[in-house]
Amino acid sequence: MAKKPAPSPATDHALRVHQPGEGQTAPTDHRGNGDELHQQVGTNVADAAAYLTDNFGHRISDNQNSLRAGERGPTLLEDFVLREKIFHFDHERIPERIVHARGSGAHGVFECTKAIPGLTKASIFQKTGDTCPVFVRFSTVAGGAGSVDTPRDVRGFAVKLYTDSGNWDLVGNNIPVFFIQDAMKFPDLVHSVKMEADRGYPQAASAHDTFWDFIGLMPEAMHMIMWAMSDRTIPRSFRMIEGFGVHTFRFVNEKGDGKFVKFHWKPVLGLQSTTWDEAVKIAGADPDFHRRDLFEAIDGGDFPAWDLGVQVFDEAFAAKQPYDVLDATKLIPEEDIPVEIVGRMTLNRNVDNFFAETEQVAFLPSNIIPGIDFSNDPLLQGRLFSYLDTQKSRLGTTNFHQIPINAPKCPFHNFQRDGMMQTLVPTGRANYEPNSLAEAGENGGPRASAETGFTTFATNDERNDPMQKLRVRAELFADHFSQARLFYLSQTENEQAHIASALVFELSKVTLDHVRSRVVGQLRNIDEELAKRVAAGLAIDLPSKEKAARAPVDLKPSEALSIQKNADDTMEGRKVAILFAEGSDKAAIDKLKGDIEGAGGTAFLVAPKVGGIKVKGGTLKADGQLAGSPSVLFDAVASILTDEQAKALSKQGAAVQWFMDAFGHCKTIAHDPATQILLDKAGVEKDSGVVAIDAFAGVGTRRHWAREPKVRDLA
Ligand code: HDE
Repeated sequence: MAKKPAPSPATDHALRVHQPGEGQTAPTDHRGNGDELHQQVGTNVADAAAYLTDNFGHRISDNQNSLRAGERGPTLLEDFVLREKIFHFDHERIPERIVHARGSGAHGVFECTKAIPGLTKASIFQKTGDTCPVFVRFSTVAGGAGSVDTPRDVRGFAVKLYTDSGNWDLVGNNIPVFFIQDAMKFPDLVHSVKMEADRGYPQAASAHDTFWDFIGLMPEAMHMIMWAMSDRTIPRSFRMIEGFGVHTFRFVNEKGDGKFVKFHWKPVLGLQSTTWDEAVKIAGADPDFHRRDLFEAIDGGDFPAWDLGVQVFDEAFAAKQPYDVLDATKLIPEEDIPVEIVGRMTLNRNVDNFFAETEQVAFLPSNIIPGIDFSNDPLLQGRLFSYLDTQKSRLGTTNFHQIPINAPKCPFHNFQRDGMMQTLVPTGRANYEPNSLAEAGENGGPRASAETGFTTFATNDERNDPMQKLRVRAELFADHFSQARLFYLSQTENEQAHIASALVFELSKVTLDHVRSRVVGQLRNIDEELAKRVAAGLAIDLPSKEKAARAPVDLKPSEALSIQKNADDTMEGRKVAILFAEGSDKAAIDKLKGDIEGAGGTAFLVAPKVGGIKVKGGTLKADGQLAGSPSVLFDAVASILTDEQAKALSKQGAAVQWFMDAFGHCKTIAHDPATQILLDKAGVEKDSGVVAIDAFAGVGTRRHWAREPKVRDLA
């Protein structure tokens, strides 16, 4: 027998640390009431006294040894502690950013130092002294996440301002212009600068063939190249770089007046760069030079700060310049439009967890707030698509906004639901809008606000913008009823009855009275008779007519809109069941089958039993057993029986129901005289669709709608 293994020192240690009663306070038990549980959600922060658990809250007794079959045996599959731990570890990495993969982030605060309500209604610029939290991520562009901090490269300067009117992401660089003018060229630019496709190098360096090949063929890049080859791309510290929004944006004030604006971040410590030789040596001496510099400065209370400046100008100025203000390869000289300082950003807190915050932060140039708007800069317009798209790929879910670093710090409510990694638990039925659930005392959810909601500035370039950006529908879109009426009036009487009955059925399931009435009130705009029929079917008073945005006009009914008027009187593609039983006449069955198949249909033999059944003239196998082949599966039914079998079947529910349903569903029933007893039992009355076997070919599989009022009450 194997000896009981002695605990390893590590196990011993782990046990001792987590054993209450050894001079420690007992850990908080997380399995309290529901409220406590909710508070625990999302907090994987273990204080020293907490028990170690797996991700589902199970306490772990040994975090050092996997579960083995015997002391020296193989590891067991049932070791859920080991499997969860390794499973989670295996998936710790997420795709790195395709550009700007290496970055460093920090928290801070933005303060408005000069209110500019005349220029913008953006909440953060309304009152001097107002503040909001920010998160900034500085980055290099070309290198991978593990590359060095000091290559010659543009630096990303991405700021997320958590304002009280939502997140505003100013995702800029430390250079005021860009390589290309149109988003269409971005993948080419990035491919050319990244490691060459065949050899996988150089890493984090633009000094190679493909980059310069591309640049040589892209004269629009030359301005940026001047900046990129200047000392701007070898900065001394993130704390000593400028930041630029690059694109021209829009300021919009309360009155709706718009001005163009460019954003600048000016470092309080001033600009400083290294020499190239220094940068190269630093890469070897301390690959984390900038990351360390930022972290240590903040850690030591030496908080870096930047002033936010704006260059504001109008169309008249823009029209007079020898360059286009929508062209991201151009800047506006500060001598022409001075930079006015309106705020200060101070970075005062390092991240607690690099992955959770710096790696998972998702910047979106499309995150703007009322008072700020986009321009038609084609580079910016492309970015508005790209960043949202990239986050789905990096963070894996449309719910990336729920990750704490990305979530706004003001409330957010909408009707978006579900999706991978949903962490919110919305309550109630209102997951759509418009709704009138509030009229029934339920929570109807949030509503759009024309006054306070974001509105797009209509014309972003009066010179070249014949199209206004509007959230409107063209006038004729307001006619909601003319074609609904056309459709209804184009149906046969029977089809109209189906529509009325379907509405009665659906609305009878509705428990909210006001919802029912409103729908019937809408029907009055389509056809008064229809509304009356539905109201009568529901036994409610005819409600008042709902207001129509535009009165319907009478259109000429169209035959093409009716199913019944277009039903093809053919057997092709249709399926006919032939019921037979012991003793049935095989010759008659064969003949009928032949007729059906000759006309392009399928004959399906149904009998009480499926194996070989003795019939007159041989043995016959059925394709389906009667109870398992109800008549609803076929377009028409036929039956060839003996008197004796018909009598026996008339006592069987499945057989009676077979005919009852076929009749009720207005199908052709072709039968021999023996079947009459079954038909009588099923309440099948003679009509143009209930015919003798030899008349079947002439009648076929069309439905006999004239029968319908006899079998059910339609609205
Ligand atoms: Fe970016 N850029 N970009 N970019 N960019 C990304 O988004 C893109 C451009 C900038 O710290 C990606 O989340 C396109 C200009 C920064 O997380 C991606 C175009 C400027 C960062 C993307 C541009 C920038 C990014 C990669 C051409 C300066 C890092 C990961 C239309 C104004 C943000 C991600 C951070 C990151 C696309 C051009 C700055 C792929 C398509 C111009 C600072 O979505």
